[in-house]
Amino acid sequence: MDTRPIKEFCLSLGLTEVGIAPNHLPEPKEQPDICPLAAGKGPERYDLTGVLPGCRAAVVVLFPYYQEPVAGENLSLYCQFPDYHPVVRRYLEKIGAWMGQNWPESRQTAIVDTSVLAERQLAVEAGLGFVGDNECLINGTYGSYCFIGAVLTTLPLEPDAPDRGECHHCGACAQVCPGECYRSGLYDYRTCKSYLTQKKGELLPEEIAILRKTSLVFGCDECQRCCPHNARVPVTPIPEFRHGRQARLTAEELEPLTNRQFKETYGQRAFAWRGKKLLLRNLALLEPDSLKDKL
Ligand code: B12
Ligand code: SF4
Ligand code: SF4
Repeated sequence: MDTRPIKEFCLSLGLTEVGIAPNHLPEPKEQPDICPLAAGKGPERYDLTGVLPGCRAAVVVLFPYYQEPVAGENLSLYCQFPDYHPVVRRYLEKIGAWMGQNWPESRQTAIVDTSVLAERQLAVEAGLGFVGDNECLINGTYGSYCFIGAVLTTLPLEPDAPDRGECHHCGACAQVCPGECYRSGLYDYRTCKSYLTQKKGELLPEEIAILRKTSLVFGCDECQRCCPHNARVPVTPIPEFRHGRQARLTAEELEPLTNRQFKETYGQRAFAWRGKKLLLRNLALLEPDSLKDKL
């Protein structure tokens, strides 16, 4: 089935990085060690029909989000603008609705981040990039600063050729990583600063030491900042990511808020999903002076 009309519709929404993936993804020879924050833990990560019964393919879309760094930022770039989940979902739902209008017998469902699927792998199979040694999906134009979304469909769309490109294997990501996540040659989420800033509860002294190696209080960008594939990437063309930027979070603004006020103020921010207590914990560990009289 000709996929050009779908790609043209995506282009009319300002989405240039669009590809088609098949309904099954190749499974790795060995099951990877999977982070507890991932919804998919086993073979369901590679089977799109488990998410949409009768699924024949997926329209996979990248949402670039790069912006120039700003002085004093303490939030990871991916959570500095309004939460990407609803933004991406709105685009995907528009695409799904358009497909439903044009092929009324078809069914569609949108996924972004929270699905059981291996979304990076989905983007590789749709020809949108390759996975670098830093584990990130790297696109030829936008580097790794892209979110991945997809519309699963029952339409028999012809898959695009997978991207079999490779990163430069320059070793920069392993060198700068505060958690030394790549020391065994394979990424280990347990010491990843991004994971630790999202892990609830009391952290171990060695985990606190990792957090303190760099200044971000939520997420981590070290293995992307250093990557040569990100050296000259364009600023995001997605208008929703260019407004309402908040690059810094302070204990002063968080501390007085009730949980309800916190939800009202930050509910639309990707850094808020683990709650206020966790953010204050991270701020207390990384910027203790700002909390001196408050905790
Ligand atoms: C859990 C999770 C995390 C965890 C664990 C990350 C991890 N690397 O495992 C934590 C909280 C640490 C995290 C951090 C980040 N995350 Co995250 N995360 C997820 C989530 C929900 C699941 C990922 C997962 O299953 N991990 C387990 C590992 C084993 O699987 P994987 O990441 O898919 O990678 C495997 C495949 O790509 C496969 N593979 C690669 N090439 C090939 C080739 C073949 C042939 C085969 C068979 C397999 C294969 O091998 C990899 C390792 O096994 C996904 C959304 C989703 N549903 O996929 C988002 C997702 C991966 N995260 C995303 C983002 C943006 C980030 C951060 C950049 C945020 C930040 N700035 O802090 C960092 C990056 C850290 C890093 N270096 O990976 C984006 C990735 C965008 C991109 N361009 O890569 C995703 C896709 C969300 C989205 N929809 O946009 N994340
Ligand atoms: S920093 Fe170097 S080794 Fe790491 S992903 Fe980028 S090109 Fe590959
Ligand atoms: S996100 Fe940070 S801690 Fe995690 S692998 Fe990348 S550089 Fe290492």
